[in-house]
Amino acid sequence: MEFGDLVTISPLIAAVLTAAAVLIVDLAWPGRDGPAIGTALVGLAITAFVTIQVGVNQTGKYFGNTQRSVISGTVWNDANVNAIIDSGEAGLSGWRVWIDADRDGVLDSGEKSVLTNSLGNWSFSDVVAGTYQIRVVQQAGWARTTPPVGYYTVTIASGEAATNRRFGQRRL
Ligand SMILES: [Ca+2]
Ligand SMILES: [Ca+2]
Repeated sequence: MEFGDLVTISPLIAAVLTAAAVLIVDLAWPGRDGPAIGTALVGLAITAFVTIQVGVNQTGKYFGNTQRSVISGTVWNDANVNAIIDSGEAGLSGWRVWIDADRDGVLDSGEKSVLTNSLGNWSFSDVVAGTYQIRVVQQAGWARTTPPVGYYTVTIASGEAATNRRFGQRRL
């Protein structure tokens, strides 16, 4: 299998899930209450036929009664370039923030993304416990002021909220 391949697997070959894989289509999960599409499958006991996409993130392991977690933050105009949200510095709407599942710095097909709202706020409200790399799509005419490395690495437990991940931008 190669990156991006869609593959239907059965319990008989569940060992394949030691490789990175993410659920794309829930074909026959018992009771249809299996993990959500997009769930990383590594560590999951497979009990039915499912379709997976190969090569997508190994984090965010799913377990039966896992509660969803929240990761949120802001993209804002850091006008004075000090990496702090100061009085009078406004949020930036319409910026795309994404979970870089394969950590390659590229927004790939199948990676979850959201747009900031009118206040510059963004939120992923349906993630499972795991470690995630959060990035923002850089727009023309702007440069990042924070975070210094360009992304946040967030490790989150079941049902937790990781907030205030702030992406600072300045006009060029
Ligand atoms: Ca500032
Ligand atoms: Ca990526």
